[in-house]
Amino acid sequence: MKDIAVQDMRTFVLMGHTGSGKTTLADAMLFKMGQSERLGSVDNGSSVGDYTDEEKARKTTIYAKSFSGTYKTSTGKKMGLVFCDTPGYADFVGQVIQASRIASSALIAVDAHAGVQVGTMKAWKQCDALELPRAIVVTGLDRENASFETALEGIRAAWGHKCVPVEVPLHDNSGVVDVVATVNPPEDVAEVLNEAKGELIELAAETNDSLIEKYLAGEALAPEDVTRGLRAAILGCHLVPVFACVAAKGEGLVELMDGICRLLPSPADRPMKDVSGKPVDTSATAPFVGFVWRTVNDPFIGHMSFIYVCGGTLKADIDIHNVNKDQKERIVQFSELNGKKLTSIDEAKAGEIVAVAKLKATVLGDALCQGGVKTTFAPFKFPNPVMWHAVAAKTQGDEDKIGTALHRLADEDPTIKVERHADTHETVLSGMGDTHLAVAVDRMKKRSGVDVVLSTPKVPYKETITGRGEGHYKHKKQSGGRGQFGEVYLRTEPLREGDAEWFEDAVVGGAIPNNFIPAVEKGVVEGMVRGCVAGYPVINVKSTVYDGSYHDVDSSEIAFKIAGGRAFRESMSKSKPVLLEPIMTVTIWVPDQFMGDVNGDMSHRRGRIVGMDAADGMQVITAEIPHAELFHYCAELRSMTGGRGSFEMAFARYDVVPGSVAQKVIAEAVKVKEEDQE
Ligand SMILES: Nc1nc2c(ncn2[C@@H]2O[C@H](COP(=O)(O)OP(=O)(O)OP(=O)(O)O)[C@@H](O)[C@H]2O)c(=O)[nH]1
Ligand SMILES: [Mg+2]
Repeated sequence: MKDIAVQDMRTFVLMGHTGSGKTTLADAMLFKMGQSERLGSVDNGSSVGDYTDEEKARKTTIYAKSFSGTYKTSTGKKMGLVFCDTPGYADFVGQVIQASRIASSALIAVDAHAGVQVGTMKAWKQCDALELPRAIVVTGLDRENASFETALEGIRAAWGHKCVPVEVPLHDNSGVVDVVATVNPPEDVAEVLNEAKGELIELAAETNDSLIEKYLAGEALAPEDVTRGLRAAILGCHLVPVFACVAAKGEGLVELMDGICRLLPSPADRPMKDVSGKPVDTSATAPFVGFVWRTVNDPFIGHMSFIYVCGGTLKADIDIHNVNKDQKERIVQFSELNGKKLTSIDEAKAGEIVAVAKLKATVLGDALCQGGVKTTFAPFKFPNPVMWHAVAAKTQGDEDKIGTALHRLADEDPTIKVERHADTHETVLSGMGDTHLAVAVDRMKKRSGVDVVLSTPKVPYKETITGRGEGHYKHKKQSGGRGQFGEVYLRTEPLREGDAEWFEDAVVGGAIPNNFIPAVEKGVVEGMVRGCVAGYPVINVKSTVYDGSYHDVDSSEIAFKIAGGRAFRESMSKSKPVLLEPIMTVTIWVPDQFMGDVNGDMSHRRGRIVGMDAADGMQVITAEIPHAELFHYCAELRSMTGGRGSFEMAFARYDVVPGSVAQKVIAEAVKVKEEDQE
């Protein structure tokens, strides 16, 4: 946007609960800005924003997308608007984390009928974490029984009196009136409007010593002073202006867009900070600094890096430096984005987002700089997965294809993880919920053309011992020619914490010659891979080989390896072996009324509550729960709480599987072994 100064740019992110009207608003703004010829609609699949097949099919946003264009305000000022639409559905939180990182402010949509919802609270929390200035837009005012006043009450109950309307809708939905500028408000909104006006002027005055003096002296503040004060209050997160808009009908739309231009910060007011907290110089003449906030492999637009220009000016046909990778990249050309529409441009300044194709080494979170600048940014932090599927190819021979396709998915979506579990021989796909994984699997099938089978992953059990024991094995074979001979006496005991020496040679007098000790060790390693309880790998066991015997002619490495393995197995089985399972620390957020159900459910999951707290109007339960009981928790918690509960988890430790559960696991292992032998 060549002719627009950085101060006249507004880069913001649309956030809020699913269905609160973000994409509808994005479409309406794009139409108003002349970026679309017709008003797009989520409902009939013509949305500029929700353009992918998976979004059209589900009528919901799945991927964060950026839009840009110019907008002429009612006072005739030309501004540059860049905004990202994000998904409200909890499964796609990763996209919100990415898009909110680069925004100078957030616009949070609240549906008037539904009020403040879980997704609204989450959006707010995310803004808090980033200290992101924000505004609220109340949507859906034309819905039956919707009331601006009720919505406002809910908003203020959640976040207090820093949320103040700057536009108030008329009760007949014929439009909105400006709070500060309106002198004689229509009667039906006079009360709300007058109260808000007083609050806004006071908040504006508080941002500046000379204004507060004037205000206290009862002098009227000049309109420019009020606007300047409001902008400062918003930038400092002391004020959250509340707008009202029925986007599809255009009611309040111009006022909202004017308000964004007039009140919200520009990228120069709130520059991105580098990893050390230093703000990037946003001026057009500064060296170019860009931040890769998203990468995609899109069937429409190919492999792309989306770069947010933090400062300086990006020009075409230049070499830039990827500071994170210390590598040169060449940018031949770049485009501005509006959904799937790419428009080639030759210059971009702070606040703009450009798409660049086929960068060699650049990945999400990288900094791209010019002029010897060495800026880098703090890495993104994404929540751990909460849902898992074991993925296998339906047809043998397709494994490689699936592997590649899965890795491509994980490349563009950092909340998707693909891991090959050596212990269980499974490929496990994990993500933020059932819908997230269903979308990912659909996308992968479509791209790679292979069919997959999904199943509940196997628990990566492990085995260890809780006592000491001894084992002995004499491997002796005499069948024709040369025989085989090796005898091993071995002791096992729990490996002390911090002790790295898990294998000790305590043989004296050459009972086993030194050159065969490594073979015994190999045998022990093999024994540890298989365990003795249910065939799982063994951890935290110390083995000491202390005696044995050999034969001058018949002893061999293989004989001692076999003897070492068998002696280990016998010793381990005499050392009170146990089965271990991964235990996770789980943090669960639920509204008050579901506490009983969620806590009650914990005992079925063998969970142990370790803490309870309240935050953001929710109860926060911390518990330790075996991973085996959590594979379906995401969907089950949602159904228990009408979609309002959510959780996060992290690996805590391995712990002993209780007897009754262990018996089932052992029985299952025996069954599988028998089937394998058939
Ligand atoms: N009556 C009415 N319907 C609206 C309004 N805004 C959006 N809708 C409808 O509400 C539904 C959801 O709107 P979207 O714009 O897709 O909501 P969203 O916030 O983008 O939802 P996610 O992408 O799932 O996060 C659609 O059917 C819209 O037509 C509004 O102001 N009034
Ligand atoms: Mg949407």
